[in-house]
Formats: sequence, structure tokens, C-alpha cells
Amino acid sequence: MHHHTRPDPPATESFPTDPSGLPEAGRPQLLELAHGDTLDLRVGPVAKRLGDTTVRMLGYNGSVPGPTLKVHQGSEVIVHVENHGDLDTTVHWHGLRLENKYDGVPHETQAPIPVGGEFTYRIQFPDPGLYWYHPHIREDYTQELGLYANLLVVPSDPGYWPPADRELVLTVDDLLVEEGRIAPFSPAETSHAAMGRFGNVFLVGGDPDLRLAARVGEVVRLWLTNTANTRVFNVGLPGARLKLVGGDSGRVEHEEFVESVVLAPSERAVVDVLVERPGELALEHHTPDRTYRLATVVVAEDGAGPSAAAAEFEVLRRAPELEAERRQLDRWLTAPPDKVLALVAQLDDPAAMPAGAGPVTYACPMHPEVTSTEPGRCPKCGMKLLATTSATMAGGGHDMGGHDAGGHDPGPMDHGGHDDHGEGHGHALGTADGIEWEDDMVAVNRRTTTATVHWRFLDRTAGADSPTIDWQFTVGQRVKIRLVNELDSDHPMHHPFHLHGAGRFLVLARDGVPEPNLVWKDTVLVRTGQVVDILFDVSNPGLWMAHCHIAEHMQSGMMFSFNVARQ
Ligand SMILES: [Cu+2]
Repeated sequence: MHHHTRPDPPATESFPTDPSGLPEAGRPQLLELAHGDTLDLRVGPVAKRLGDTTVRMLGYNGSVPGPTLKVHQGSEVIVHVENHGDLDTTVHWHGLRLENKYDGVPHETQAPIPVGGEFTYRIQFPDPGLYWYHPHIREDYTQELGLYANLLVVPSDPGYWPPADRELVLTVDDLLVEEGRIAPFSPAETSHAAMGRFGNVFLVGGDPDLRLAARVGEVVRLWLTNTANTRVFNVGLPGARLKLVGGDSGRVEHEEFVESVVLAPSERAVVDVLVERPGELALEHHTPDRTYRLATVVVAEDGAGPSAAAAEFEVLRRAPELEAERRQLDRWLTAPPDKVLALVAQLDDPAAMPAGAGPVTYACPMHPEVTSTEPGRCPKCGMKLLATTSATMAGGGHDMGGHDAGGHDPGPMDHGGHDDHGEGHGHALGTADGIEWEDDMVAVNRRTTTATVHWRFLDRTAGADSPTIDWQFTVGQRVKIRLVNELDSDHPMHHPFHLHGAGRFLVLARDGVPEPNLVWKDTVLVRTGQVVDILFDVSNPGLWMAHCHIAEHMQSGMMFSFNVARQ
């Protein structure tokens, strides 16, 4: 086990929050880079306007998000990074299969870049699709503050994607703003360690009120990346038809019409939209209980009629390379897993931490009506009951005041047919679909830190049942990994499981149900109580990380590293 991201010493007593005198954050640029080009990337503070408040954030090259990099499959570029941010940094190239020494993992693949320091990356792009970059030190702070940006790899095969008239590369994110400031962070430890830091301002492409333009008769391609610390998004565009064409790393096995797409932190989706009528369309985030407006698409009528791309919109194409994978998948579906990894939480009781006096009541932070005079677990959701104080309960429960950003439209809504994740798991929980869509324990969550919440991976591989994970793979190997999100945990919750660029994987099955539409992935959402089997195609040697992509969970120990040997 390598606990490299935790003990990085604090650079300061508190992080600065004053935006005065800082350059105003610009719009993210689109930078096309040719093979051999060098990009200078500068990390530094910016003054970011959010509606009528201005907050201090961090940007790559002065924007939030940073510049979108457009590169060509098979090329290589050099990125020279200068750190003028608040603390040590690295740049992790999320989803890319690259040389291990440029993976951006502090203390493992490189020394941290100190404030005032620099580092030069040389990165390759073997696979087409949508990727992104962000720091790998205190992501809970630096990613929340704006250090994230996309990287689009254009395929060598011009017919790889269906035709589109307009392409929009968009990050979706949420930011926690309180009293005109970004809610405070401690340089010494990560807060919100239980559920992660949910935000109350939604940012699309860094903008709380983004307006996009389109024309009637066009196909608009949305390249979507969830850059939030913890929030799962379910993105739709009511009134327009959506066609799912790609995921984390390239196109899907078969294109399909969808109502919306579920994106866990760090996941990507590529969605084509046929715009058929003039007016305004709302890009929305739908949970089972509410709808949030994320951005507006203004559709103009110019009388030109449907485009050539629109004429092909009805065609649902198939990807032959993934159909070939499908044909050899049966033996992997029936094979026993090579590795079994359990996802669990060990929670110290935050309310009981100070030596208390008098009788204690235990209650579920998710279900305040569930109380007990003894420690135990909530019968409704399985979460560990926490000792309560009046302060805990006053602030706990559904303290959602101020958490609406944009149009809140109660009423019936559909959320896309992504809930059919099998029977027998998760249905006894507070969230029937195994996703915590909101922070339902705001006060408790805020006080949980990396000192009191311990997210863990446990190796449950037969014969190797241990908290120490010692994975040794070889280039060229395929490995079946079973991810078990154990309900018998102090705080069962969903986790987006991410593997660094040692390879890429296919989801084989969720709760035993074979994955209906394959796509190469680097992150998979493992819902509460769910069992997900993946097939990891190992291609790159080195020391690589695996971790939960909820920033606060990784900071709280939900990570390990594994070795890949050369063939
Ligand atoms: Cu997690």
C-alpha cells in the first residue's frame, strides 16, 4: 500500500480566499496541438465571477476550466507545467494510456511540483475520445477550485464518429458557495469525508448560466465530463432527441437513443442531439426527486433545413472492434474473478469524538427518525448509527436550504432507464437506485474528516483476504476484477472506481446482468450494494493507481497502487 496523497504537508495555515487584484478568469480556450508541439500550462489564482459574486479560484492558463486540448490519435505532445498555485501539484492525464512516469502521481511517478516549480510531461494519445486533466494532490481542494480541463483526441479514422454539425466540449461540476465565498477548506485535512463535498452552484464549462447556440436542423455533439468532487449527474435535454455515441474512451458498441446519461465523477459521455425546433432548450440534471437547470441552448431558425448530418441521425451505427470483444465475452462472464475487491467504510463517530457526558442517543444521519439507545446500524439504509447531540440533529437531516441552483421544477420526470441495475441489491436502501444524489446529512458530513472516516479497499480474493492489496500484472494480460460495494459497511454508498493508465477496461456485468452496450472505460460507478465485474486489458508497464474518484474518499484512503511488469 502506498499512502502518498495523504500526508503532503500543508503549505500554509489557511488557503487564501481574497480575489482582489487577481486577473479575471477568462473563457476556456480551444487549443489544437500538432505532433511534437509544446504547450505551456500555468497553474495560478484567478478572480472568477459567479453571477453577482466574485470568488478566488485556481485556473490553468487563467481560465476555469483550463484550455481544452485538441490532439490527434497517435501523436505526442509536450506540456510544460509551472505551478503558481496554493500548494504542491501534479497533472494527471485522466484516462490516457501513457508512459508511467508522466501519470502525475506524486511520490510514485514523480516528485510533487512545489509552488514556484515546474515539470515537463510528454504525453501520448493511443485512443480516440474524450479525456481530461487535473491535479493529483488534494483534488478535494484543487479540483473544486477550478483545476480541470478536457482533452479531445481526434481519431485517425475519419469515419470513427457519425457526422455532426457542431461540437460542444462541456464539463459539468458543482461548487459549494457560502456567504459569497467558496466554503472553507483546511490545508491540513479534508472535510466532507463521508459523502464528499456537494456544491450548490452548478457550473457547465465553468459557467453558472451558460448559454449555447445551435440552429434548427443541426446535429450537436455534446462531449460531457463530470468534474465534480462527488455529485453524480443525470444529464438530459428535454425537447430534443439524444443519441448516445460514446463513453469514457471512444465510441460505444452500438449507438442508442436515450432520455439522459448518468455520469459519475470523472466519467464521460458523448451524446448527439438532433435540434428540430427553434427556441430554448434546457440542459438539465434530473434526480429521482428534483430537476436542476444546468445550461441553455438557444436554437435559431435560419431556414436552411436539416443538415447532411441530420439525415444520418436515425442510423444507429455499430463499432466492429467492440462487437469482436462481445463475441469472446462469454468465457469471461462465466470465469471466476481473478481479483475480488471490496469497497467499505470504517467510520469513527464524529459526534462522539469529544469526551461527552450523560446519556447518548444513536440516530441514523440519513433517517433521523431511526434512533436507538445503543450503537447499531440503520435498518433502512445500513449506515452506522451516530451518537447525536442537539447540534447534530438541528443541522442534520434534509438541510437543503440554498442548495437550489437554477430552476427547481418539482413534478414527475423521467430519469432515463438507467435504474434497472438488477434485483436483490440496493433496494432496501434510502436511495432505491443505489446513488446518493444529494448530501442528506449536511451537518454531519461537513464535520467528517480524513481522521474520522476511513474509506477502504479490501482484497477479498479467495485465499488473499486481507487489507493489503498486492496486485502484480503483466503487459498483455487480461484480468477479471470483481468490485463488491459491501452493504455491511459503516456507510454504504456508491463509488466511482477509477484505474489509471495501465490499460482500459470493459464492464462485463452489473449484479450478474451482462453489460448491454460495451465501451472502453477507465471509471465505473459501483452503486450501493452492487457487484460489478470488469475485464481489465493491461497494456502499460509501471506502478499505477486505483482509487475512488470521489475526491474526499480517495483522500480518506480509498486507493492503492499496483504493479505491471513488462512482458
Ligand atoms: Cu468512494
